[in-house]
Amino acid sequence: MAGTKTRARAATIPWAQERIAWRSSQKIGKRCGPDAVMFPGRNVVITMIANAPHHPDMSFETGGLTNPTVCVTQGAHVTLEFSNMDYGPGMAHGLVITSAKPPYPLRISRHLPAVLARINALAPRSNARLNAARYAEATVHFVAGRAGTYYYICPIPGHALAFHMYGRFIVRPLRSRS
Ligand SMILES: [Cu+2]
Repeated sequence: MAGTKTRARAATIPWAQERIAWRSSQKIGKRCGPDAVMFPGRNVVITMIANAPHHPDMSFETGGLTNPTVCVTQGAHVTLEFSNMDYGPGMAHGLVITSAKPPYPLRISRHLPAVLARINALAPRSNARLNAARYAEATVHFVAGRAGTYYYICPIPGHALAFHMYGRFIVRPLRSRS
């Protein structure tokens, strides 16, 4: 994870509105199948949201899908923008990309195998009303150097175990023809 930089900021209201509008668009990523989003190219920006409006509780969203399989190409320079749109006490969420397979224990280990990215926890949004709230966001940069199947998981205790708050993250080999 060398070179990973994490930066958190409280998002502005226009920013949040833009993200809400974005949730159903397909401008970022390309759907490949009913439950997968492909981010082709060498430089990709992936926006992941915890609990986007109108999606199930305790889930991740990207490309308008809930907990989709996310695909990138080996060698891709990935900018991962993650924000938490959930609301309520204890509704913090994080995002870790690891090669550890489900099922996950109650407490996610700090020492996971092959971690590509880690955002430990973002606070819930500041207000019950979506348009009046501020949102926590973090951005992580990493290189998807090794092809294989990874998983993005929420490291908050119980979220991956009890609520299946995770999805697959596939780094496709450079020479793959599929
Ligand atoms: Cu969570």
